[in-house]
This record gives sequence, structure tokens and C-alpha cells, in this order.
Amino acid sequence: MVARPTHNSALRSGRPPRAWRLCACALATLAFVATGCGSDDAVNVTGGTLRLDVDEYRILPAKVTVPAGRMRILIHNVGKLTHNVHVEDPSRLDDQGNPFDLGGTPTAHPGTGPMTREAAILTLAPGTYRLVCTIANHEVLGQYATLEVK
Ligand SMILES: [Cu+2]
Repeated sequence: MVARPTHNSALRSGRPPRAWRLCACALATLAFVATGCGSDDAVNVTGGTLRLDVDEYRILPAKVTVPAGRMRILIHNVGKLTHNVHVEDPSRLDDQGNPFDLGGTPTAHPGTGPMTREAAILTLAPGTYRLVCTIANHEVLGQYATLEVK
């Protein structure tokens, strides 16, 4: 009788089955990719347009560096709810003690078509700003990003 390698014989040999090893390798690759993409490295944007994707509940990229001056902020809603992006200056407060809102895009709607993309034009001095979605409690749910102007 010829002994055929089986799932059980692989376990008895002390080596994990091939499928498990492949799975572990895939997980390690995924972990590497996830940490690579989620790092704190800011995305540098040159030129006059900052393009952002919005969904539930994120503004991506989450950290962006742009040159000072006139900037067009263009958002694309790739989510399922409505979103916008406003620029807040945390170093200044409004009448109610909230970070000063410098303005932002109109509401971008979900789905397909031009209503999923909205733009705002702002002139920004060097500093650190916060990008937020001002709809409902989206900011509290994590829909914010950091904008570094240099
Ligand atoms: Cu939102």
C-alpha cells in the first residue's frame, strides 16, 4: 500500500499544512500593506488642486501637505451618505468657541455623476489646519484630516 500525504500526516510531521502556510503568508502581506498605507507620512500636494476622497467616515488622504496660497479643494464622495469638507483653523475660535471655519465645499452626494464631486477655493496661510465633514456628527465619527500648509 502506498502512503499518500494527507492533511493529518502533515500535522503529524510537525509542519503546518500548505494551505495554512499560504494563509499565514497572505496575512503577513496584508499586515505589511495595511501598515504601509496607514502610516503617518503626509501626502505632499503640489499645484493648485487638492483632491480628496470622502466616505463613511473618512477624508483621504488623512494627512496632506500643500503650499501656501490659493488652493482648490476637490472632493469626490465615494461613500453612501452625503459629505463635505471644511477647513478649520484650530488657532482661532469663532463666537461660540469652536475652531474657526474658513469655508469648504458644498455637500457632495453619493452615487455617480457630477453631484459626487464638489469644490471649494480657499487662500491659506502657512499653518496647521483641520479638514472636517460638517454634516451631522461625521467629524465625531472620525471624518477629519490634517492639512499642513507650508
Ligand atoms: Cu460626512
